Amino acid sequence: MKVKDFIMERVRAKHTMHMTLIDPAKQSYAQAAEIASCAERLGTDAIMVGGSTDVTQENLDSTVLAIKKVAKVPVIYFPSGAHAIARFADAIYFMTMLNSRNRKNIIGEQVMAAPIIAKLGIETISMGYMIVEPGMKVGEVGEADLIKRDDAATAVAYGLAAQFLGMDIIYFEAGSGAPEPVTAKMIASVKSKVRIPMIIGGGIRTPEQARMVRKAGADVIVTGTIVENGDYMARLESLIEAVKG
Ligand code: 1GP
Repeated sequence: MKVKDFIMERVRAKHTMHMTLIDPAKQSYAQAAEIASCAERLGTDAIMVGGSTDVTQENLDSTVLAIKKVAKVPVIYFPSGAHAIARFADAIYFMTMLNSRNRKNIIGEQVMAAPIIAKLGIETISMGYMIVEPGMKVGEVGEADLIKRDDAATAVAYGLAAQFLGMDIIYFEAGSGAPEPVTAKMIASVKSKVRIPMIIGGGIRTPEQARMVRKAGADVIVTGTIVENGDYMARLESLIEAVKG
């Protein structure tokens, strides 16, 4: 089954999904595999691999291969540019940072990557990616024209634009390590007006926050930082439980 169909099936069945983000530059390959296998045991639905800086073809390939040896859930590449393409991943988010001020993040890197992806034959899932305040590192390197935390109308407008452009999915990102997630009001407003599935990520660390994001209407909840510091098992377990309701 294609990864996109797997996601759409869950979304249609109203099962909020959890995805674990692993940055290939932040741990050894063995540790990445350990995180993925632990997350899978605890019920994560997919592993996303990516990071805003320091991703190389080498650390990306080695991380994806190490994860694929131990995990059965899909491994999805979450790219930051065309400089590295995860040829061993099950799918790649073919994404555009719709609120970047820099054309290269909207369509430039994508034009460079497309022929390589076509040649490799990797499944693509098209995604409209929007950065919300505070945006953190990805907002900075992506040169994002940040959506204000209290500006739900602009978030809805971006979501509708992505839907009308024919994208599969939208992702509202507060930035990895953000002090707080995107607000419930913003998520609920988008949910009420936009029909394509919505991913929410950035700053989700506690079961309470995960519950808030799920109840507001997220279809997929992404966490990354929570698995970055050693002893994460109990924290991840209660967070995934909250995502699943
Ligand atoms: C980053 O949204 C993800 O793209 C994960 O954010 O690291 O804050 O969980 P955190």
